[in-house]
Amino acid sequence: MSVAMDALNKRGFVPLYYQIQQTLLNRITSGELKEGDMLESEEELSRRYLVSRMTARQALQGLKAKGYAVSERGRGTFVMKPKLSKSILMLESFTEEIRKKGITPSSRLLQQKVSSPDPELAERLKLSPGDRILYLRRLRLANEVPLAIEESNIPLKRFQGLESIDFSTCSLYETMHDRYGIEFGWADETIEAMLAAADEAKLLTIPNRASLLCISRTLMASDGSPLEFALSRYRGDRYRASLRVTLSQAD
Ligand code: 16G
Repeated sequence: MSVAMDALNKRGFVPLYYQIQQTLLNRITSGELKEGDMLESEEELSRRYLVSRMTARQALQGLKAKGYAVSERGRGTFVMKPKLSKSILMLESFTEEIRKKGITPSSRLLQQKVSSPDPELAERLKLSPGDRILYLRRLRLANEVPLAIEESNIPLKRFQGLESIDFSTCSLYETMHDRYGIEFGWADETIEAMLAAADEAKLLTIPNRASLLCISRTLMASDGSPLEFALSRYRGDRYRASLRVTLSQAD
């Protein structure tokens, strides 16, 4: 790296720690530093920029506070991308949601099979005895990084032939809408925290028992009939839920 790029303006009003922080941030957002890359230590930064260790520490702390870095004890400080905000009041598909953020979504199909629902699922999806469902389990990725594991249960009586579609490449909601002419209505959801089981942790490339943000969704068509019961388990280190809360209308 050139000396000029590393030089700080020591006479101006912008604090030195902030200048270092912004330099590092630019290197992260430009892609020069990638997620998982090790950042220079306090000591290295203080030598490079000729500042105190305290100033270097403040710069690293600023990056951590913004969600762009994480320290691992005994190993160092690493680049991290800030969590993706999931707007939980929007009824949208994983594909749409990720594309809107300018990222490329993809899926790895873990399981796709036709089966009989258990009584609880049959009730949720308002199924009659003998009705079958399509069970889909997919690893959902954004720019090739695993983000979530999603299990969907879809009534086949409403979607004949759905089982022969390749959901490693197709969007479920796009298929429902474009191919089956479904108009979406609303979804009932619950959100809860969970710990990743060993197989989930492996798929999501996170430590065992790391935290997950879990959303269960019952999706309804505009005529009120159930279309899907799904469980989405998002990586807690990459996802946060966001919503706008308004005052209740007093009548
Ligand atoms: C969203 C839905 C999930 C649905 C998926 C379809 C939530 C909590 N869940 O992730 O239920 O199966 O989208 O995505 O939003 P696709 O159309 O990209 O296959």
